[in-house]
Amino acid sequence: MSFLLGLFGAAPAFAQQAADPSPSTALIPMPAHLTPGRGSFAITAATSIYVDANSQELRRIGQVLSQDLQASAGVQPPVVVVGKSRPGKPGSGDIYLSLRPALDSLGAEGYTLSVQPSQVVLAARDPHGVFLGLQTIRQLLPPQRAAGGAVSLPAVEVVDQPRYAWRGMHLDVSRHFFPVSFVKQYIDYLALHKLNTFHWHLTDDQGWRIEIKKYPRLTSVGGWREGTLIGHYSDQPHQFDNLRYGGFYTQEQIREVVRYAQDRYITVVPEIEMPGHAVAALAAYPELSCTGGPFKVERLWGVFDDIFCAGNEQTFSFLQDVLTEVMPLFPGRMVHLGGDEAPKTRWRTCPKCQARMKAENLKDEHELQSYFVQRMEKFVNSRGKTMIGWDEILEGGLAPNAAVMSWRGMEGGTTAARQHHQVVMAPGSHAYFDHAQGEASLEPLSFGGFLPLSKVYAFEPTPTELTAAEQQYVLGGQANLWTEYIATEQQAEYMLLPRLSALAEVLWTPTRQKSWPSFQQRMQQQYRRYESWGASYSRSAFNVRQ
Ligand code: TNX
Repeated sequence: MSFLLGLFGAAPAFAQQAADPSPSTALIPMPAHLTPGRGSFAITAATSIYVDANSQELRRIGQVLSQDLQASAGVQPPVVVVGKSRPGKPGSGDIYLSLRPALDSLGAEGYTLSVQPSQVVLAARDPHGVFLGLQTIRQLLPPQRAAGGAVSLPAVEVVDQPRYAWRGMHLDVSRHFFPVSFVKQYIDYLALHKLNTFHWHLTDDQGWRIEIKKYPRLTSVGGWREGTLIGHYSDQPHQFDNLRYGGFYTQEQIREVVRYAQDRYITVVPEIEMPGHAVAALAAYPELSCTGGPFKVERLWGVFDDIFCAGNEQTFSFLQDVLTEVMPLFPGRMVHLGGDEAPKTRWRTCPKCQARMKAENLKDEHELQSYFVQRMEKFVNSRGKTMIGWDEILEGGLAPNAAVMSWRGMEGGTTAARQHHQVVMAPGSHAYFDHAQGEASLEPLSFGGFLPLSKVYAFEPTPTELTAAEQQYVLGGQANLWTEYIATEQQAEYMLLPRLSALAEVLWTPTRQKSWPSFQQRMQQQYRRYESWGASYSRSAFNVRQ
């Protein structure tokens, strides 16, 4: 199949039909249980959306569905509260959204969806499950509406719930800045894929992107750089444009994004990097470094020696002040404190750091990093939050309650799970969407590395070497989109899609339902959905042997 696709550049229509006689049930991610029915449910001007009484939230979700149907079927069914008007109950031809405590065994995110020719019933224990079921209904609708044609949903019975609790996607807005409008668009893509976590990488060497009222220079100075690296070929000297580049989000904008995500049942996890990847902050407040600077916001990519000084008390009060402003903006439980790629070069020669090590009886700079992280964790815990960090936080001893995000393979996560710490798997080998996804000569410049769609699909977040009890510490997985070489919204979408669709199935679908050939077939419909969203997705999967 992939060979044929390579020849034709896109799936020929006849192949699609032969391969999948009912493309309209081509759901991604594949539900836990799906039984195709007979016939279809027609959406007509007489259709109403009934919702149970006593749930404002269900009414809101009903409105979302009504608007969807306006867009895809040209009718906008009224949202009717059960019992509140006549007829008081949903009848033939209606859609019914219902909360049912009896569905408790499916958990907060599970749902059942029954599409019959006479009626549609979407039920869940919680509104969250109803919202996820709504994403399934969206996929049952045809991606492109035939002009004037009647729109119907294929009959189907679905009983569904996710495999993992943490289904995440990350976005780096430091290396390149993306406006609120795009961040919302990105969150929409996540929601359409039934993801529930958006990891927002807000600070790094090349730009500080979140307003902190107590330290205005973080954004007035740290939010801007003089020039950006153009291309990067190892056989050529670095070249920069010399344009001032940057941007940041006000706290009001952050709240707006968080609300937007909440409406889509997506938790936003902010990341404030420490002690490394801090040059933008040090450019604004050089007294927080070991040397005193001065520094410029970085325009090169990489790992830099100048990091927050662990010997300086001011560093800790500064970071606590920053987190005091950041944490209330994000209602979720987790705060990401980075922890990756912090060279110990400066700490090794810094008298204050060495004095701290002596006073605290720390045997090396790794233990000093652990001291740093543990101190920050205590503060985060004192405010009722849990800290998560990249797997380097294992070095020198893990903070007592910290969760670990494993990026240098799965080893860090495996070790952390054995120590009974919660883990999110995001291995560079399977989950780095900054890597190229097709034949190198046909792809835009990227970070290096090769991650075709099939390899994302093969991602297995739970290490089999863990015992069943240890496996429980694996919350789930996520993919990361680092943006060193991603300067535009269009390219960010290109790197995200279609790999996000494979990730969604990895994180949602039970292993027994996973099938690469079936996924490839269902993707034919998914590509049409991308088109209906106006997304600039990659067609590289057709150009590379999967
Ligand atoms: C490593 S992954 C980094 C990032 C880079 C990325 C490029 C991680 C925790 N740190 O700073 O952007 O590689 O792939």
